[in-house]
Amino acid sequence: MRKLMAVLSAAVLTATGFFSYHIYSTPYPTAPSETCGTDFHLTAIGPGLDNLSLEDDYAQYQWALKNDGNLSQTEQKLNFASIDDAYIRRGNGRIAAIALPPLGPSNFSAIKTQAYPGIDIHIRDAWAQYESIPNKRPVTVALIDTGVDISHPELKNAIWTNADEIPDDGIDNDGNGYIDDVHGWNFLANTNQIYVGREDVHGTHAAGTIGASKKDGGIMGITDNSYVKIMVLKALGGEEGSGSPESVISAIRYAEANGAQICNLSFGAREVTQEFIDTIKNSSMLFIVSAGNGDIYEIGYDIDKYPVYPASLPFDNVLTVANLLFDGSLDDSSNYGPYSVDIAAPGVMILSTIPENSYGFMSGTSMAAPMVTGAAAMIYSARPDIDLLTLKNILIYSAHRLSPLKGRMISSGMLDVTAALNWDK
Ligand SMILES: [Ca+2]
Ligand SMILES: [Ca+2]
Ligand SMILES: [Ca+2]
Repeated sequence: MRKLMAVLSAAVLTATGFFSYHIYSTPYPTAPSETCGTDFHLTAIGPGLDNLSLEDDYAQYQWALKNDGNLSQTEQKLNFASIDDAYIRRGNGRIAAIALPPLGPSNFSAIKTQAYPGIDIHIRDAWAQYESIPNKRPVTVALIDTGVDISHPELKNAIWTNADEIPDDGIDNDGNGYIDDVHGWNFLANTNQIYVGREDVHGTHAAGTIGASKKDGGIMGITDNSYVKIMVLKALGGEEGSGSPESVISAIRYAEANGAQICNLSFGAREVTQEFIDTIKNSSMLFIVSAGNGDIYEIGYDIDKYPVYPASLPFDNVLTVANLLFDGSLDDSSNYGPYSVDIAAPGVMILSTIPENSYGFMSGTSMAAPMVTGAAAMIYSARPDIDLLTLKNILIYSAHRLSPLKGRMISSGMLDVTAALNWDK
């Protein structure tokens, strides 16, 4: 087996484990550290606004679906130059200790980013149209990620069921090689247990973005989950949310063999095996992939020059997604690439489902990719006339072009679900 070795620059890559995949997300809210931090403020939220949904009370926080310009982010950045003299040198010229003077307001500069109305995925008109479309087709989305808490009330109707498998009888009824695989499979433990606990927050969050139920409280998922179902394939886990190429390859093969058409991959690695590359290339599925969250300083870089996988794979069935901030620019942490990245979607402070009937904000390209996956599944369901390659092209062509995105990705734009739904072939 031949390994594909990426050209690497130590300065721009995170220290991921050899041959393991890592998820791309940062949980919010995080407590600001002593030296720098990020605060989010929601202002002017309340009754009287034109709410996304009166029945889903948290929907007002889902700026990705409807951005009224009410969100702002204030970053406190430390002015390092002002404390250069703080090193205390003792004995033999060695640094025995580093002490910092008390930090005052002059040590920080505040950078405020204000949301811009209309920077969202333009979903509401698409929802209205979707409801009136006859002959919608069912779509199965493979979510290869951590596990998913499928007992979350928002997700109960959104999860794929293997109709040919009888649960809990210890028999592989459909003969697909997996015993009692009713809603998916755990490729780490090789069991049918697709939720193991808190380590499955990442996948549960993605599942909510794609398919949370509407008009039942909480948030709103992008798809109508009576047509779009999520196949849960746990290939990542542990504290760092990592997994092996072998687990992911097995999950891809399972997804395809069991009828999934669209596959979300919100993770990446610096190196992959040739078998992994060939598995993606030869798959019938459309892969929607997160571009990655930058270097160790969380500064995004060009993945054309410094590839990460699978985001940088140049195949027709790979659609790579960058992380859009609510002002219409890329988030600083988002990777980009004029050829490797296709489209941007909201990925900062995204509210979705997390385990144990809860909700949480998370940020990263890991949150941006499921936005596009949900949209892709919805459009594929609404337009039985198109194939997956056409679907990918429609998403790119119909993107809402924004000047800060020019030269950083193929579409120069953010996901526009209504435009995509109505785009000519
Ligand atoms: Ca089976
Ligand atoms: Ca069975
Ligand atoms: Ca809901």
